[in-house]
Amino acid sequence: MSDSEEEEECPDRQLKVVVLGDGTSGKTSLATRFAQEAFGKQYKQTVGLDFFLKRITLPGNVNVSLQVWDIGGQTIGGKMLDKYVYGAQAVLLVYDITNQQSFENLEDWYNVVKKVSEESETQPHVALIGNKIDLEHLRTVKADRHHRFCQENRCSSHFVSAKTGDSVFLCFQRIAADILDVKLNRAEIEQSQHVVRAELVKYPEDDNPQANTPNNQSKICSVQ
Ligand code: G3D
Ligand code: MG
Repeated sequence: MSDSEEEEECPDRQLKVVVLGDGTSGKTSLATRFAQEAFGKQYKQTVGLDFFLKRITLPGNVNVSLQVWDIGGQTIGGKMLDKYVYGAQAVLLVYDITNQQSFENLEDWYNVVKKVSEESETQPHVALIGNKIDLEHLRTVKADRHHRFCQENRCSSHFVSAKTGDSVFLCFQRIAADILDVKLNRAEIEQSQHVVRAELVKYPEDDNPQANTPNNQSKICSVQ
């Protein structure tokens, strides 16, 4: 029997969150903004997989560790995609509100999710994320279409800006609360808006069959 009661009394709930969507829709920026409260100035195409960990506290002192999986340069037909999506409690379908094509392609991204969830018999929370709302003046995807997609596919609806940070924390918070069945009221949402320090977890290269990751990049890691 373990004696270290103090440390292992109340383990965090762990949620695997997979971020999907076209290249340049802002997946890496979103994950980085959420986990590190930072926005990278330089664009670099993600290769392999970045894995972010962030702990948040929901009302009722529910501690949640979010494992945010940024799928990097994986395309819809990518070999590893099914494995990334497998076991996810949440899937974020990210598009760029100024890029019509990134929205159109979500259908295909979503089909991957449906296929995997049929096989695994688990139904992740699916969230539609319209990113880059700081570029509202350049919007080409009408909000109507966004809402229709949510209704038709029973997704939760979010508009964010990874660049300014607008609604980013709120988006993850709402998703985690929904999965864990925690009710958020307005005051609680506002109160928990402030950012907790984040940690970028980098895993050593080992078992990514794609083996296309440069030396110092993080890699796919098996957590379950
Ligand atoms: P990806 O991971 O989906 O491929 P990135 O996308 O996060 O790498 O972002 C792609 C480009 O979009 C980057 O621009 C990034 O700075 C920009 N971007 C991401 N989120 C936002 C946002 O909310 N608002 C604005 N205005 N730009 C955003 P660059 O120019 O560096 O290629
Ligand atoms: Mg990326």
